[in-house]
Amino acid sequence: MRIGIVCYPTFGGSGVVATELGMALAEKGHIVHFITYDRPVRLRDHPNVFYHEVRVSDYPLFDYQPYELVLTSKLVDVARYEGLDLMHVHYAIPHASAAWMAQRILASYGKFVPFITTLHGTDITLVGRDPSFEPVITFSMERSNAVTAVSESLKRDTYAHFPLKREIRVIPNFVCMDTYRHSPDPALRARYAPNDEALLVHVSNFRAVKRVEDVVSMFKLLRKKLPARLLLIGDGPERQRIENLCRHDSACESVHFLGKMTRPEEVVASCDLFVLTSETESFGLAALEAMACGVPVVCNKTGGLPEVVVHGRSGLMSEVGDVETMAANALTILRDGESRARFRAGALEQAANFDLDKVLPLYEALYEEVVAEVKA
Ligand code: GMT
Repeated sequence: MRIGIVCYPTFGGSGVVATELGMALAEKGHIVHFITYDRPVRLRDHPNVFYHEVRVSDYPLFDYQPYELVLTSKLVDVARYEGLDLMHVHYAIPHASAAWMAQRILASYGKFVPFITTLHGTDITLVGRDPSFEPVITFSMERSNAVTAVSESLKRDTYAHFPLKREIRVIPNFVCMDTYRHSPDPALRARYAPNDEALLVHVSNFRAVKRVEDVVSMFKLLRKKLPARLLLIGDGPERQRIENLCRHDSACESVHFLGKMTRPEEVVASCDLFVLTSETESFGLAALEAMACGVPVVCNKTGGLPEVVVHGRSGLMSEVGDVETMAANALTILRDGESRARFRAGALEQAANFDLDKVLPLYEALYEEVVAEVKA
């Protein structure tokens, strides 16, 4: 099949999922065209993968560059000249409406190309709820040839926030278990935990929804009971504020800000516990990737996280903002070798339920269905 994928090329989970999906499809022999404004960070060279850059010219009349229109034109161009069978857009805004416009334009050339919209979370739970987007999102979801959501929780949220009548199919996010390992790097551990302290890690884009300050607060509570160090990976709007807070707190001497990394899992695999304090997460791909490295998770009982993390087996959950319980949960997991080993095994076992081999066929089956429907 010839598939066009549209996504955000940055460090966010939706871009990671879209890119890994495209790479896996290419590996199975499909031809995959990525259409994005920059090269996706996880994109690797492959003979079946092609990258088309969406370039918006800087015309002085435009205070706001019409990105969606340029994306639409690029979709039309790639679909016509590369013979796309299907467009798969990740993140509703503005990709779903661009795909719908492209579909209409392609129809005027006598070519019908179906499109699938995959909802990832903030396109529905945060940005998407802004009334200035609502009619466009509702319309383009209704007109998609299929809509998927990455968790049951996100599916429920979508029906709660949008007057949708159509079916939404849940296809969860995935990890390729073959590429993740529990492989603590002794040099890395010696650098960040020289006295064999427990090593905690958080990975995010440091947006307000992640509540990174709670990571630091729970860590400070835990350190009163257990020698520990904390690695913070990623960057974003909240980083400077959190870093400033830490600079004025001697308890934060064992907190290390590592910034953006292209392969954070290489560091995560050397850690003992992954901490996720988000207000909400439609899925929590970072938590799944940590579990695939054999690293258990403490997180909040919110959004799709209870579908990903099994409380008591692959991690422990608490209520949003309850950093005391989260610190106590961290201590329960880290208190001795037996507990650490049990949760590590639970993390690996749970992550395997989301292995690429289980999830990829769900997308391929959907593609076949959608293409067959339009041919019928
Ligand atoms: O979490 C973010 O800020 C990034 C965002 C994105 O769109 O890239 O992540 C969302 O999609 C991921 C992939 O499906 C999910 O794993 C994240 O849980 C979801 N984020 C939120 O719901 C806050």
